[in-house]
Amino acid sequence: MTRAHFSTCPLCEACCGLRVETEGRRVVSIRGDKDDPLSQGHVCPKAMALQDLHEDPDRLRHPMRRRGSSWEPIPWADALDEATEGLHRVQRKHGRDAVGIYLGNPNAHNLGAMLFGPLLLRTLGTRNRYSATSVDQLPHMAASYHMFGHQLLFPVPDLDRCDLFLIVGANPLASGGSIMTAPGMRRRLREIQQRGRVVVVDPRRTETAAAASEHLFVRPGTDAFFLLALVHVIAREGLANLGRLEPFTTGARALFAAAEPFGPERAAVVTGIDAAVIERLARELAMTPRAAVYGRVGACTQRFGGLNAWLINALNLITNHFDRPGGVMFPTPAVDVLSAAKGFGIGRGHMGRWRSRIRGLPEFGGELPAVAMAEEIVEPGEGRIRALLTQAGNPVLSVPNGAKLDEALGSLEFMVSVDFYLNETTRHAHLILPPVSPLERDHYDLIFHAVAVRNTTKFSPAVFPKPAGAKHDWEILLGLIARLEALRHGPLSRAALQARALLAVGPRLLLDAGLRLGPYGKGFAGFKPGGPAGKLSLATLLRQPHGVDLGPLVPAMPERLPKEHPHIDLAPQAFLRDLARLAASEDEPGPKEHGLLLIGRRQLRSNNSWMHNAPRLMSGRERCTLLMHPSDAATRGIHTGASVTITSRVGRATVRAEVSDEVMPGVVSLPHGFGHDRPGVRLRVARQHAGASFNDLADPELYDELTGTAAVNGVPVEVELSPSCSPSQQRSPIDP
Ligand SMILES: Nc1nc2c(c(=O)[nH]1)N[C@H]1C(S)=C(S)[C@@H](COP(=O)(O)OP(=O)(O)OC[C@H]3O[C@@H](n4cnc5c(=O)[nH]c(N)nc54)[C@H](O)[C@@H]3O)O[C@H]1N2
Ligand SMILES: Nc1nc2c(c(=O)[nH]1)N[C@H]1C(S)=C(S)[C@@H](COP(=O)(O)OP(=O)(O)OC[C@H]3O[C@@H](n4cnc5c(=O)[nH]c(N)nc54)[C@H](O)[C@@H]3O)O[C@H]1N2
Ligand code: SF4
Ligand SMILES: [Mo]
Repeated sequence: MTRAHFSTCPLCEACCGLRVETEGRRVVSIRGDKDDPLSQGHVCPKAMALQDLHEDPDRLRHPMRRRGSSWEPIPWADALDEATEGLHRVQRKHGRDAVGIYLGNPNAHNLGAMLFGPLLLRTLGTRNRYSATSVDQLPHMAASYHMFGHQLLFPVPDLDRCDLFLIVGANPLASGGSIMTAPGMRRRLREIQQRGRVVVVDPRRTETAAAASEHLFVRPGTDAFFLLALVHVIAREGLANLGRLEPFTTGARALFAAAEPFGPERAAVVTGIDAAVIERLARELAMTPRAAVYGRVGACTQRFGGLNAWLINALNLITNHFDRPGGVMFPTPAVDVLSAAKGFGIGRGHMGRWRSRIRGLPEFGGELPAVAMAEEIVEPGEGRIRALLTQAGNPVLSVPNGAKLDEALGSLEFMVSVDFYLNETTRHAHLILPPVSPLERDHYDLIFHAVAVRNTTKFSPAVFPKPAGAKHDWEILLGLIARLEALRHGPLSRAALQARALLAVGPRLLLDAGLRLGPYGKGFAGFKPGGPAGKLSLATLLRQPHGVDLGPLVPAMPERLPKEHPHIDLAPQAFLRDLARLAASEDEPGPKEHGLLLIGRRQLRSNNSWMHNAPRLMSGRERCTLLMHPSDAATRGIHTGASVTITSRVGRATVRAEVSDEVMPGVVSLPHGFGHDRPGVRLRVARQHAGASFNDLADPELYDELTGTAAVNGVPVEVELSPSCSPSQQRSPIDP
């Protein structure tokens, strides 16, 4: 008999509602849930691939122990014991920092990992903490920390009421949107265009740019000049208006003074965007009552990511588009993430309290930049990483100089991976601890409700019960914590017993508490938005399987500012200081001298590095190709389909070329997350479409010095026709 379940897709930030039909333990179909108040039936092809993931014979179902290059399944108790003993041994011998940890992106989509991950970090007590954050949204967090006083206060475009939407370095039609949960992006962008305009600034004419009202090619890494010029024009023409926020906003004069030397003519030379166009856009932005500037990965993961994140916020503030309908706003999620984070010891943030051992890169919020990870493993000395725990991450494919990291992982004394694939990273682990499949766990979007374009809330119980003997991520994490505390302080110590008690509590009870204490819950006394206040609990949500609509975003300032930082700072010192570095970049060799600049390319049928084993996503044409402008191709004798070798300072990769004026001259584009042909990887489908890894080319010396974010966009490379042999045979790291 078939049964319908209502669920939520955990793959990207769009958080689409799903209707999953099952028969016994089998998936019959996966479709969009048209009654989901946020996604209204929208899904993309990746949702269907959840079935492939669920049924994937390569997905690990038992803990695995490595013996040399072979693997054997072992019982959970042994696996958890051995994992903790290994980590404990290294910490006892070499100190807490000798165990490193890397947390990957899927953690953000995993309720249990979100709730209990912070406890593991606290238990390990290592300063060698890394995550995908520093190859992603770190600049937004740094800007939020400095400007609003909290690293997690993210302004989100109020998409459905906005009339002018300026997108800088994001491709929501392929990515589904990021720090902007808005399923059904094509419809939402089309509706903006019916009301007004969508303008895209991107070195590539992306899917989003092609559908927009206007697309401006920008030279990779130069956006800060463009954004400063917008501020410059707005200030010069007296168009600035802080509106209602003026009484608690500081630094406007310092911001305008900082932008003064960066006018549109100067920006035009560097960015390639016409000065007149910049002036027109500045006026349009200031004079359109409902407008928003938005930037994402292309604006973040480049050398001036911090400046961009700051300037984007600043532009929304000085044009009176901040915390106002149709501008950027702060969602009011049902679980107040800021209070919840505080409960888990995650505070407002801090920066530069300590630095990485080798290069002295600053920590942010307790994390060190991922560009430092390989050297922290390889370079000898006190504080070196000798053991590593990875949790839902594949840094070999997602962090610059992945080839070096790959080699470094092979030199570790001990490594444990919590992951359900034997992939490029986990192949180095001594133990792999696999959690259940996404369809076998409860789902609640703690993070993404807090960055959604509309306030909604939804709890999705697991579609399938957990198989006998399987474990959730949170059970694995708490199992490790309990054992570590037992080894350190004895099995009856308070810390060990506490961890065991939490195993009995689990995520549901904590979520229920979060909902009851949140702005729509029974026990809530503070700021009340519209919507069904005083009603929400887990029980309410269980009765509403499609989710609950809590209404449009409502103004939240100044109430949402932390009391330790009761104002908005338009001109934080750290950012002002970084402008000297920006100015100096003008004197660097131009594109003519340094060849080509490599940028990334997210694709609809791909999800970072880890859905390439889903047959239904991998069918069709080859996707790990290098896009190149016809003029650059012609001078190199390159044609579509030719095998080309890309060389950067740190590495080399061979793929097929795709010649197209979709990219601007001087720019080439390659998707990341490929390179599945390394020995020992157990991904049979992915291996047939191995491609090459972008991050074998990305250079760990290229990063945003302000925030430590990796600059995986704008990597100088050269491209040449490769001698004809199979692409996979040609990838090899080279010495700088
Ligand atoms: N060149 C370049 N590099 C980039 C980017 C880019 O644009 N260009 N983008 C960056 C960005 S934005 C990000 S977020 C990072 C992503 O970087 P990572 O998070 O390091 O990489 P993913 O590819 O997301 O790998 C996720 C891993 O988690 C496992 N996994 C999936 N679901 C679960 C789960 O529920 N539990 C557990 N335990 N494991 C699970 C998968 O098998 C896989 O091994 O990459 C960054 N790297
Ligand atoms: N299908 C799919 N969806 C995804 C993911 C995925 O891998 N596949 N990953 C998810 C994750 S982890 C994230 S963080 C989000 C990311 O979501 P987005 O940020 O929307 O995704 P990207 O495609 O990386 O968009 C970055 C854009 O910046 C452009 N760009 C590169 N360099 C520059 C530059 O110097 N300046 C400017 N202005 N633009 C530049 C690129 O051409 C690209 O179009 O997507 C999420 N959704
Ligand atoms: S857009 Fe994102 S959340 Fe929606 S179905 Fe696709 S992968 Fe899942
Ligand atoms: Mo990301």
